[in-house]
Amino acid sequence: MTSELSDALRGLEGAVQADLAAAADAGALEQVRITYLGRKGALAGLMGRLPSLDPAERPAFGKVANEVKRRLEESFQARQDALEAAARAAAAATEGLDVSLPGRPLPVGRLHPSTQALRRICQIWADMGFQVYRSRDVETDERNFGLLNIPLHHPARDMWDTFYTTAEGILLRTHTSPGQIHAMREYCPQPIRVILPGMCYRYEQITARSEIQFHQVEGLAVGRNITLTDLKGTLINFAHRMFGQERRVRFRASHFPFTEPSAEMDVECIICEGKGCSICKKSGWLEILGCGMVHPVVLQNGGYDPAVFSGFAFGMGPERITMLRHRIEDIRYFWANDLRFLEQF
Ligand code: 2NL
Repeated sequence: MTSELSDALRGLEGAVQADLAAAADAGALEQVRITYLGRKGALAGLMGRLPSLDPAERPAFGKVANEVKRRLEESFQARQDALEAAARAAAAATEGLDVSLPGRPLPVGRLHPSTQALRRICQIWADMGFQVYRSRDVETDERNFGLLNIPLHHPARDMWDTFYTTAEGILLRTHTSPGQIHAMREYCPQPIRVILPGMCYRYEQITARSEIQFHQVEGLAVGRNITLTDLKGTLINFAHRMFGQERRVRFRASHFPFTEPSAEMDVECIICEGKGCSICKKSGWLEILGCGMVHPVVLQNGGYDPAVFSGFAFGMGPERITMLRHRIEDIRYFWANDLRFLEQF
């Protein structure tokens, strides 16, 4: 083997070892690899001179060159491992895991304000022995109107107030009352106490005050000897649990086709506590629900003999109650799916 080439190999080995020792990071190390060990590096250059040697010298040179190459690659790998270990140690020292740090808060979902109101209302009634009764949204004209003593000429039955389907006599319920017919017919002649939460639909102009869909919670108690006193006592108890034990309550005479007599219940304004404000329109009172003694015709339609049974019923709108409580000025926010609204509750 020529001494010139073997000197070059030895010189190369020395230079690589020195540069490896001096390489302080991954970038410098990569530079060493490219300069000496890469496809166009110094080692490849020396080995490329093999064909120019005397054929007799080639095997010896090839052998030495390969040994040098292997040693250099080992040295390179060792230096790379050492640098990585040092980097890990440095990171562990400076970026150490502090298990006492509070965790990052995860975004937590929440219930829709209407769902919150529905659950609160149903919980109060459940505590008073009322069973939650769920019923269909798609109803018959008969159960939505006819059996509830709503006559054919009643304005609610107009094409422009009710969503009728293309199927004759099938519509989207305009109130949860048809569910009460289902409940009465299912349980008669046993006494019942049921509470019916659910979505209702009305074909109306959408404005800040009226939506085409909204929730209703209706309740019904049917049994022997149920009187107007039971209605008043039970509803006052509900109002106290819902709006506060100290709050005053009043009843005003009203009219519904399915109750007789009928009334509306007001509570002392929950914003100004009766002093008079813009929410209660200076009256000091907020209308919370409608109620009454179940009309004998409706009892009969439910399967109960009105000579033996009596009952009271009521209906309220959770969106309306939520609007009053939180001073929400536009009912359209409820179904607009705007997180800026929803995340406030
Ligand atoms: C309101 C008024 C009310 C009823 C609903 C009812 C149902 C049957 C029989 C008798 Cl099956 N009554 N429901 C009674 C009075 C009032 O709702 O303003 N709701 C938002």
